[in-house]
Amino acid sequence: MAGEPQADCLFCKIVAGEVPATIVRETETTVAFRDISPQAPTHVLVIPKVHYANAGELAAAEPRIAGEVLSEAAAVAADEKVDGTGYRIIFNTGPGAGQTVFHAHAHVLGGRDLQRLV
Ligand code: IU
Repeated sequence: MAGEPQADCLFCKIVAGEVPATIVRETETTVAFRDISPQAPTHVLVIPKVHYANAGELAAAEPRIAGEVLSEAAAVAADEKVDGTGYRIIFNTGPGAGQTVFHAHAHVLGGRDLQRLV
C-alpha cells in the first residue's frame, strides 16, 4: 500500500535500521544520511520515513512530509556550514532524470563549486 514500507527497498531498510547508514539528522518523519558515493564534500540524502517512489508522489500524498524533507535539507546545509556559500537540493524524479533508488529522496550537495544546470 502507498506509504507502507517495501520489503525490497534499500531506503526503507535504512529507515528500519536493517542496512547501516551514517545518519546525520533524524525527525519523526525523515532521516538524513551521507550518500555512499559522495559527489561533493557535502552529499547528504534526506528521505521521508514513509515509502513513495519519488518526490512527486510524496508531495501529492503527503505534502506536509514533503515540506519537512525540504526543511531538513536546509537544516543539513546549515549543519554542514555550506549555507553561506551555497548548496543544491536535487530530487531526481524518474529513470530519465537519473533516479536509481525509487524511494523519494533529496540530495543536498555543497562544499565545492556547483555548475549551473538550468
Ligand atoms: P538517485 O537520485 O536515485 O540516483 O540517488 C540514489 C543515491 O543513493 C545515489 O547517490 C547513491 O550513491 C545513493 N546510495 C546510497 O547512499 N547508499 C546505497 O546503499 C545505495 C545508493 I545502492
